[in-house]
Order: sequence, then structure tokens, then C-alpha cells
Amino acid sequence: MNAQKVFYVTTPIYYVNASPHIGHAYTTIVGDVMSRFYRMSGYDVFFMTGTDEHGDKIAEAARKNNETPKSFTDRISAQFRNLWPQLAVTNDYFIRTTDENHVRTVQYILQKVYDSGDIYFGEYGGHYCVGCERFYTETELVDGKCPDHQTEPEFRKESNYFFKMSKYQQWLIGYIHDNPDFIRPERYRNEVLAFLQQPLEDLCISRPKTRLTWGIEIPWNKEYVTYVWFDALINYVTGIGYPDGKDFGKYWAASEHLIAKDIVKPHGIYWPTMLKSAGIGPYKNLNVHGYWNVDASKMSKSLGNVVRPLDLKDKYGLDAFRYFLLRDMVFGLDSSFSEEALVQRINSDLANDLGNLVSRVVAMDVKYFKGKVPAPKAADEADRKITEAAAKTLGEVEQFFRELTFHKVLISIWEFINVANKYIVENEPWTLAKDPAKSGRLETVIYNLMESLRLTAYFVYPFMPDTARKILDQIGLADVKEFRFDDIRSWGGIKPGAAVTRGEALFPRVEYKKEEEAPSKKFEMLPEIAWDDFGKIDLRVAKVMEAEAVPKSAKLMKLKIDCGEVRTIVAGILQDYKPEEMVGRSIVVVVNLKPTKLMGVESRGMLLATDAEKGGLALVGFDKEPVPGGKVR
Ligand code: ME8
Repeated sequence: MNAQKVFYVTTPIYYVNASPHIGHAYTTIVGDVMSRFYRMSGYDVFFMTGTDEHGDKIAEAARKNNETPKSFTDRISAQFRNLWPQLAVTNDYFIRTTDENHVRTVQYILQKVYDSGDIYFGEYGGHYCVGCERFYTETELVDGKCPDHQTEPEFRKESNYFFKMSKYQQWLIGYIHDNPDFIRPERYRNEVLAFLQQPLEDLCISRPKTRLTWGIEIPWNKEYVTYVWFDALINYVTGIGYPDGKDFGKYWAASEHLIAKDIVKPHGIYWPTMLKSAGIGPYKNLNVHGYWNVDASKMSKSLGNVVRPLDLKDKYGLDAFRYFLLRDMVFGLDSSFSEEALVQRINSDLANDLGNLVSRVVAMDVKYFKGKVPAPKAADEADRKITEAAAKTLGEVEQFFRELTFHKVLISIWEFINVANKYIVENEPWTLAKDPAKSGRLETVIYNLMESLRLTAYFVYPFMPDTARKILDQIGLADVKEFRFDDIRSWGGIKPGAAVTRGEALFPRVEYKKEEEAPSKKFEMLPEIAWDDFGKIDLRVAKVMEAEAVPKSAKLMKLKIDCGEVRTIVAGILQDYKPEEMVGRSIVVVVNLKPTKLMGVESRGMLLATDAEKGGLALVGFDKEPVPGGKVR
């Protein structure tokens, strides 16, 4: 095998304090899609995922469940491990930080870094957030609270071991400048560089056992365990056998880490400096994606909007779910999940475009050629459209995969599918079939369409492996063992005479049913708040200047308002109000809510509404004309 054709991809190792959700599924399915693509391209691929099992957070979750950390982590880790095959994820290895070989590697690296003089003992006091497993500086806190968890961190003071991260700051800045792709997309590279403009503090890498025993022991001082991030990041080299395993030498230089934006700092700063200190070369790329939000809110247990991948698989089918995840998120940006959008994709892209193409072509072959692939005659000008489109898509698929723009890969594949659908319309096989001269055009047209189905199966394989197989089964290629790009580089791989059989519809259309709203509950009050707390909510009169529906959304309306200043808000009122009814209306808006993005549109505020007596929404309004920007008290 060519020495350069090696690909190593990792996902974060997930904390076992929660069950897997759509966010975990996304990263891991991206890893799978990439692995399948690189295998198709002839690479030797190693794909790893796993679970992160040490630390305060896990020990606390186990305690809450009345379980020992060991039995708790065994149980939840198994949920992750068992989930992946059900999502057609083909990881080569599943690592747990409680694995013996991992413990050994962490201790080996700790000792190595200690021996080189990069770890020292010192005292530290700071604001510690258990949720994040890290100390926060004053400036990082928002109103004294952890910005992620909205909880006040504990103040902790203790003697600990520190890693001299600061020593590598200049090296890291230089390395990122010299290797522009090291952290990508660019926005996250910039985020890391911006962070590195401040002096880097050394990293506290231990916890006294008096406080935490659930961790890997510091090899030279049994009174301490190591900090969970120092332990966790090392998984990426343990999994391929560092220091002595031969796979380490083979794969490390080709390592691609996949993560979401939440853990850029440990991966973009701690990890490269740890590697540098341990004398290990840097990973190849850090690939950072955005967050899945749900119906435009952050997913959280307390909001009760956590989306479970198996529920969606059961309801809509695995390939549709995988397709949707990769099609609807632009890698690097946030995306909003809604079942409605998923259903829309199924009906239009999958049932209409792809499913129809396959069923029409197969049906025509069965009808006109009794289920055998016909032998083509000479190609004419009309045929060039489809062969050229295939070559273009193949080139784009390969390019966009390398650029991590998976949505563009799919757009390009769908362009090809649409060219094939158009080719049917333009060549009218049903008319050719009636041609008494039987010029041979029908054979050529059907042959080209069958070949297009073969290519389509290969194109969609990384995303929808089961669908790819189902297509090949219908066109007499059930015995293809492996999907390889080399088998679709030239037109004409499908052989005349192959047996074509009709299968079930690949993607039956689905209907989106809105969940019934719960009947109104009895009066239940939220906990009392102080007057001061109420004063923190800035409510203003706003006059609607312009209003329009947010594209592709059934619910959202974009409003340009004057609330003392002109700004844009997005509100879920489209089913109850028409945009033109809104213009000129005075409404009440919370103007100091943190801005959020809804279907790609930034909303800087939220309007107030309630349930209308006859169903739907009623806007909060005024009985006299108020002044825009006026405070609502
Ligand atoms: O951070 N949208 O584990 P974790 C997209 N153990 N992806 C999401 C997501 C969302 N809403 N929520 C989570 C940890 N993810 C550490 C990692 S690695 C050495 C240690 C995905 O269970 C995404 O990949 O909190 C994110 O980076 C990861 O889950 C965080 O998983």
C-alpha cells in the first residue's frame, strides 16, 4: 500500500454522564462517512471513538445513581458502544479511558513530561466549574457564573502539579501560522489564535486523592490522580498503540480529530503543547463543527428537548437520518434540528429525486428489456450530458470531501441525480419504445440510466450504505464486495445482460404530524424571584417596521423593529400572523436576551405572546398607541 494513503480519524471520547444524543451521533456519523469515503479511495483507514470515564463529573453522576463509578461507567459506556453499529458506524476501535492500556500510556506520558522538567508542584486557587471540569479565570465568568452551565463555580485552593504550557505558547502560535489548515475551518483557527494573544497560564494537571479518587494515579506521587483532560486527550495516541505499537508509526502523522466547537481549547491548545512536550509530533488536523440546536434552542435535559438518534432511526429510517445530518449542517456552523425539516428532506430529496429515479429506471428496464441490462449502441450528443455530469460530480465529491463540505458533496450528487431525471424526460424512452425503426436509441438510453444508477449507488454509499446496497441489488450488482472509486472512474461499468429486479420503494413518502399540544395545565407558578431579578429583564415597546417569513421555515417570521434602535428579531408566529399584518403593530420585546440564531437568522430579542382563547397565539399589545423604545414596567 502506498505509504501516503493512510487516514486516521477520531471523534471525541464522550462523557458517560449522559446518554448519547443527536450531537454525539453527528460527530460519529461524520467520522463514519469520512472513513467510508477514504476506504473507497483506497486508503488504509483507522477510525476510533470511545468514552471518557474519569473525573469529578462522572464520579458525581455515579453517586447520584447510587452506583459505583465502575459499574456506572461500564453501563453507560456500553450504551455508546452498542449504539454505533445500529447507526452503521464502522469504527475500528472503541477506547475507554478506564482501559488498562490507556492507563499505562497516560502514566508513561506523565512520567516522560515530568522527567523532562515540564511538570512542577505549586499552589493554586481559583473558580472551578465541575460541569466543565476546569478552573475559570475571573474574566471568563459571566456575572460570576460559568457561561456554559450558568452555575456559580466553587472556589478551590490546593497544591497541585502543573504542566508548563506557557513554555510552548510561542511555538504553538508559530506552528498554527505555518500550517494554516492545522485547525479548521478558519473561524476556529482564529478563535485559538485570539486566545493565544493573552499570556497562556500553566495547566493544573492533578487532583489530590483526598478530593477525587476516580482517576489515573500520578506515577511518582500516589496521593494524586491526573486531571481528566490530560487523561482524555491521550486516548488519541493510546488507541493506535503509542509508544511501541506499529500502528502508531503508521497512523499518527495522518490523524484527523473531529470535535464540536465546545472543546476547541483543550484540543487546540492543551493537546498540541502536551504532544510537543512529550516529544510526539502534532496531530495533522483539528476539524471543528458547530452545534445542533433543537427547534432553535440549545439541547438540554432541563428543557426536555434532547433528540435521541435511535428514536429518529426507528421513525424515519437510518439512511434518511444520516443523509439529513450531513445535508443540513454546514460543517463548522450551527444548525437547527427539526423533524419537520427532516421530513421535508425525505420527501423531496430522497423520495422524489433519488427514489423516483431508481424506481422509474428499473421499471422501464423490466418493461422494455424483460429485466436485462441492454447493450448500448453508439452514443450521441444527448448522452454526453449525462456522462459529463457524472465526471463532474465525481471530481466534486472528491474535492468537497477533502474540504469537509459534506453538504456540497451531497448537492453535487443531487445535481447528477437531477441530470439523470432530466435525461429521462428529454429522451422519452416511452416514445422510443414505440419507434418502429428501433434505431437502438432505447437501448442506449436505458443503458446509460442503469449506469447512472450504479454511479449513484457509489456516490451515496458513504452517507447511505444501506441504500447503496439496495440500488446495486436491483441492478444486478449484488455481488459487488467493496465500493471503490476506481470502479466508477470510467463510464460503462455495468455489463449488458445483468439481471434487473424491482425492489421496494427506497424512501416512501412520510407525513409530518405535529405533536398534539398538551392540554393546559392547572396554575403552576415558577419559583419566586427577587425584585432585583425582575429588573434585569429589559422589556421595551417595539414598532414593527418590516416583516417576512424566514425561508424554509413553517413557523418563523423575521421582523425588523424599532425598539429605540433598529434591529432584527425572529419569532415563531408565522402560523398565527401574516407578515403584512405585523407591519406597523406595536409589540413588547425582551431586548437584553442574548442573541441567538434561528434557521440562520440572528434574533436580537424576543417578543411576548400568549395562548389565544381559540388556539394559536395572541400577541401582547397596548390599548393606546405607545412610544417605540419605551420601557415596559
Ligand atoms: O467534551 N451538536 O465529551 P462530551 C453537535 N469527554 N455536537 C455535539 C453537541 C451538539 N449539540 N453536543 C455534543 C467531552 N456534541 C469530552 C471530550 S475528547 C479527548 C474528550 C458532540 O460527551 C461534539 O462532538 O461532552 C462535542 O465536541 C462532543 O459531543 C462533546 O462530548
